[in-house]
Amino acid sequence: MEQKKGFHVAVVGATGAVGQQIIKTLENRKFPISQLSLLSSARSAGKKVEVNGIEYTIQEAKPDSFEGVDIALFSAGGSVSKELASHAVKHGAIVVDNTSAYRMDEKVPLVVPEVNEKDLLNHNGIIANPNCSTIQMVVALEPIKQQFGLKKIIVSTYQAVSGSGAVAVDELTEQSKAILNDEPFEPAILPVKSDKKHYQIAFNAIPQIDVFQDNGFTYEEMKMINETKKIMHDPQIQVAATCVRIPVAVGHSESVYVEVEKSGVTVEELKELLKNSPGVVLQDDPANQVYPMPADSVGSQDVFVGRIRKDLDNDKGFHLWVVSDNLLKGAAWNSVQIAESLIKLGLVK
Ligand code: NAP
Ligand code: 3JM
Repeated sequence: MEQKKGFHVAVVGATGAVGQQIIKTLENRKFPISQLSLLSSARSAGKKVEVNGIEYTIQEAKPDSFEGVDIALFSAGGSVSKELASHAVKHGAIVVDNTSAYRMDEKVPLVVPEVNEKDLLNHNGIIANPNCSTIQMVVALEPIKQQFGLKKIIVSTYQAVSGSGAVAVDELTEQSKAILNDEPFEPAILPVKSDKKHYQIAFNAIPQIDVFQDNGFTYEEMKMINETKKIMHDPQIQVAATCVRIPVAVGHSESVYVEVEKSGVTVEELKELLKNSPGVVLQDDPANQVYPMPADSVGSQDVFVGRIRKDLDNDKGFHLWVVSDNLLKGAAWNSVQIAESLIKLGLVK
C-alpha cells in the first residue's frame, strides 16, 4: 500500500506537561501532519493553541473523537487510555500510549527505538511508551548489554517534579516562594495526589514516587524493574530500583550500578562504547568537572552519561550517572520517535 504524505494526528492530553511537549516536538521534527486533533478533558475544551502557525481549538476527548485519525498520542493518565485507546484503534488509528495502562500487556510492544524498534512489527494497534526513568536508563545500558553482557542493575533516581504533571511544578514553585518568604503552605500534590499524606517538596527529597506495593517497592520502582526486563528481552537480568523525588523542575538523574558478564572490561572501553551509542551523549571529564546535570539537559532529546567508574571491589561492577529531560526522551520525544519509526517501517496505513 502507498504510504501517505501527511497523517491525521490526535494528541490526547494536549494541555498537559507531556502533551505540550508532544506538540512542540511535532513542530520541531516537522512531523508530516495533514490534520491535527488536540484533545483534553471538558475542563480545557474550547482553549486555543497555535501549532505551526495555525490556531487549533482544544476538544473534549470522547470515543468518537478518533474518526479518520491515523496516529493517536495518549498522555492523559492511565484511566483515559483504558477508556479511549480501544476506540481509537477501532477507528483505525495506531495508538502510542504514554501511560502505564498497557505497558506490561503481552500483546503490546513496549518500545525505546534505540533499543527495540523491531518490536513495533508485532503491534496490535497499541504501542506503549515506557516510564521516563526506564527510558533514559535502557538507552544508556543497552549498548553495554550488547557488548559486555549485563547481569545486574541497581538504580537510585533523583526525579524532577514535572514527572507528576503541571500541578506539581506549580506546587514546587509556590512552596519555594512561601518558604523563602516565611509564609505558611499546605502540601497537596506530592508525593502522590490521591494518597493519604502529602509532604513538602521544596528544599526536601521524598523517597516515594507513585503508590506503595505489597513488596515494599513503589509502583514507579516496579515499573523500572519490569519494563527494563521487557524492553531488553531479558527476564533473567537482576534489577532493583529506589525512586526519589527532588526539587528540580525538569530533568531526571540516575545513579546506576551495573555488573557486566565479561571480566576485565575497562572504563575506557565503556566510554568509547557510549560515545558512539545512539541517543547517548558522553559527558565525562572529571579533571575539567564535566558531568551531566539536569539543568543542562532541559530541551535536549539526548541521554547524558558521565561519572563512569569501575567498582573498587568488583571487577565486573561499574557506576554511571545518567541524566535526561524527562518530558522529552522520557515522554514526548520517545512517543514522537515511535511514531516516526512506525511511518519509516510502513506500519501506518
Ligand atoms: P498533566 O500536566 O496533569 O496533564 C494531564 C492532561 O490530561 C491534561 O491535558 C488534561 O486535560 C488531560 N486529561 C485529564 N483528564 C482527562 C480526561 N478525563 N479526558 C481527557 N483528557 C484528560 O499531566 P502530564 O504530566 O502531562 O502527564 C499526563 C500522563 O502522561 C500521566 O498521567 C502519565 O500517565 C503519562 N506520563 C508518562 C510519562 C512517561 O514516563 N512516559 C511521564 C509523565 C507522564 P485538562 O487540561 O482538561 O485537565
Ligand atoms: C507518570 O493517573 C495516572 O494514571 C497517571 C499516573 C502516572 C504515570 C502512569 O502510571 O501512567 C503519572 C506519571 C506515569 C508513568 O509514566 O508511568
